[in-house]
Amino acid sequence: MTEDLERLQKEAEAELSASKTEEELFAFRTRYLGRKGILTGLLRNVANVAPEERPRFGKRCNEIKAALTGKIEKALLEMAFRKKDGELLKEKIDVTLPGRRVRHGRLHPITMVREEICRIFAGLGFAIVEGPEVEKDYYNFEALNIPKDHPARDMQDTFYVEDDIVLRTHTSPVQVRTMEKQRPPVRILSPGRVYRPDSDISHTPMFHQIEGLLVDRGITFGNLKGVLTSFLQQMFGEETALRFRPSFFPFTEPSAEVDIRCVMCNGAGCQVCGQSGWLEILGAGMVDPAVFENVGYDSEEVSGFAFGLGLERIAMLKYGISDIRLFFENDRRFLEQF
Ligand code: 2NM
Repeated sequence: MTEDLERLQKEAEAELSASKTEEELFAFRTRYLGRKGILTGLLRNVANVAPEERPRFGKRCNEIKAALTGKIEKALLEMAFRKKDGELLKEKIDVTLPGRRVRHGRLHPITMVREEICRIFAGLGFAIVEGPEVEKDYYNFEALNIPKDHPARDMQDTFYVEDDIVLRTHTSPVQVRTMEKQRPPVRILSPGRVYRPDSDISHTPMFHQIEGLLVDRGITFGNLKGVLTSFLQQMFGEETALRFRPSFFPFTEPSAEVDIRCVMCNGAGCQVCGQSGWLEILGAGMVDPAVFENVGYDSEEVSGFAFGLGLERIAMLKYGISDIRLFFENDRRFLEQF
């Protein structure tokens, strides 16, 4: 009987060492130690053993049971460790690798130019005012002394939404709306998107404009020159030379175009300034009395000046950009340069 037990233990241990998976170990445990297992059966049938051998038989059975249980536990534990080791090995990272580059967003060049211009005019006491991009014909044209038969009213030059509704072609309607609501003195700057049906190397159907307006008693063309000179010299450098040329706008009289000395060649003549040595930067003038009458101002009592400039043109000069369309393609290779 005892010899049988010794053989059983040897066989069981050989089988145990041959078990390579958790499933095999569980099956092994069931087969020897389970409710209907071999050892359990032997213990249950202790009655078949000769009475004088029973204590020794029972003791051996329990020893074998304990030994097998311990070995199973140990094997399961080792398997679990080996599995975890394998996983960790697969997951290993090289902490000496350089980190991924953090890509920074940045401001669009048009935004930077707009913010700089707004900052300069804020320093001169101008308030920033915005208004609708879809505008009544009245505010975009009529109130600004642009009669129905003016060339700027042609379908060619304006996006019509409805008969009397347009996409604003300039930001002047914001200033008309402000004057309707507010008595002089008025000192405002209106940045915003404007729309005209043009598209080529220097025109896009949407572009950005800033217009300024100053109205008070006794405002003269000298005040216009002073404010615009201060602005342009802060923007392009203290030494920047300016030139005021006579021009025409329906909403100002007199009107002027303002040029600066070419920032590329300093007046020598180059491709950027078309050999003239000058760059056209903005349009300006003394607000026409007809515009004041339209908003209910007494043109005998107050006077004022206004001006307008395109942001794309300024940004192109400032950053040496040759094609206006680059601003609107959102190509990161372009945008990341600023
Ligand atoms: C320009 C040039 C000259 C202008 C006029 C007005 C208003 F509303 F006061 F009449 N706002 N902006 C103006 C004058 C705009 O842009 C080239």
